[in-house]
Amino acid sequence: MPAPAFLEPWQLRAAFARSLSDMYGKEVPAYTTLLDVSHEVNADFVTQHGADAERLGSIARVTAERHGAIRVGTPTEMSQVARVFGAMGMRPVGFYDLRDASSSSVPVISTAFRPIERSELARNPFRVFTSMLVTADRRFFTADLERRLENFLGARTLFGPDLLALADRAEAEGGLPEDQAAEFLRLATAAFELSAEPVDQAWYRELEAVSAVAADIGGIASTHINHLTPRVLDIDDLYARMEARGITMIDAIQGPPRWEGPDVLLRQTSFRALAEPRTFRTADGEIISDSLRVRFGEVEARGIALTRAGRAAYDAAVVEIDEAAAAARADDPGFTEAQRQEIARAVWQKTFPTTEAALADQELGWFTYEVDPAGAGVVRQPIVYEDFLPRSAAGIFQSNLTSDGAKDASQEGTDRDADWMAGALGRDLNDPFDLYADQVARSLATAAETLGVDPA
Ligand code: OOG
Ligand code: NI
Repeated sequence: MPAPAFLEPWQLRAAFARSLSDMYGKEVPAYTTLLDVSHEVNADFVTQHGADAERLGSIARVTAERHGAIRVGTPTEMSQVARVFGAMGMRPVGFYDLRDASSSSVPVISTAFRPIERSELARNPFRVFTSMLVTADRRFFTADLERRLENFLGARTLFGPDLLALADRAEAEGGLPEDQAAEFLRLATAAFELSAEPVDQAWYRELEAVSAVAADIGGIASTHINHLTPRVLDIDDLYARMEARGITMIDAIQGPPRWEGPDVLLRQTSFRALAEPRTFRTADGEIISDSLRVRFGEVEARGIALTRAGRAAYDAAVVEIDEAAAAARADDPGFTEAQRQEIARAVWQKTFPTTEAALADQELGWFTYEVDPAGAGVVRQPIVYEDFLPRSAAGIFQSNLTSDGAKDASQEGTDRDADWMAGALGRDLNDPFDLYADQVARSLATAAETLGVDPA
């Protein structure tokens, strides 16, 4: 009898990404349209650009590539999510505080679970932006509301014992036999399905008045995938094609502008998903049907990862664009998004060089170096950005909310940082810059070894 097949973490990750995508396509039909259009855009881009189209990832990787977003309520839930993703070889990377990322602030802190090894990213780069409610933040929640939220969150179970036991086994043993893998994938997918359980109307509305994100996280007894994002090779083309199909996108592409130089970091855009039917339990115990609009569609294009210096230049450019746009808007109430893009492009032209070689020479972007087997010396390859941007993330959250909520600016926020997040996770939190630097160092060491020279 043949030995039963065994699924390694990357195979669990790839299968989970597919299973979640199938589930989400049934729940949110506009997502399927987005996938169709993304495939068209990518196929056309490859036809037009040939081998160059694959400099930042093979077309096989990009076609399967997704990121998801989920939101949980407590450190316990966060540590459980870490176990489920740990089974799939996804590690927590980066700390994002979205409570004061510009004017659009939401009461959450976040990390991203993703593979960290180059070979693992190439096999399947599935990543999940994972946010956690900060109930202790007095700018959003009074002490009384915090206590009731904590009671509500403490009484629910998002991830059952069977799922967690399988996750722990997969992590300890480096995978699962086929039958257990199937069960793990079924339970993990179900944990992120939209629940049909009636929502307590008074509780949901009370939280919504403070923050729509707080209601989405703490107003219901389950969690759900909030969005699933495909990657495209030309996001401007995708934006135009979606609008042509009658799907209204948010008015801007977040992140760097379109310009003539190399694409860096991440550009993202989104559209509001349709209202989804949900049942509510009213204060008199009556069950009524209504709808909620909390989920949406998002798409992204990924560019070259920036070094700390490159990132500082990016952050300064974002501030400069904001200030210039605010001044222009004050002079002209008819100021448009197209005009803002013009300003952004001008700032970009004086901030970043227009060639990859200069980006590498000025140490603004990350690149690996490999010895060319044909003997033509050392070849430089850009490293793709695998992470997120706090400013864009807050913008994506905010642009899809029904209301701004009410924030008490007279109160102090609660300190949360990367160490706090690591404690909540019960795991090391990886620094994205360290991961990119490590990748470069390893490529240099290998190249030096091949050439028989001292890497220094
Ligand atoms: C997460 C928003 C952030 C991104 O791509 O920056 C995000 C959320 O809405 O839960 O997904
Ligand atoms: Ni997203």
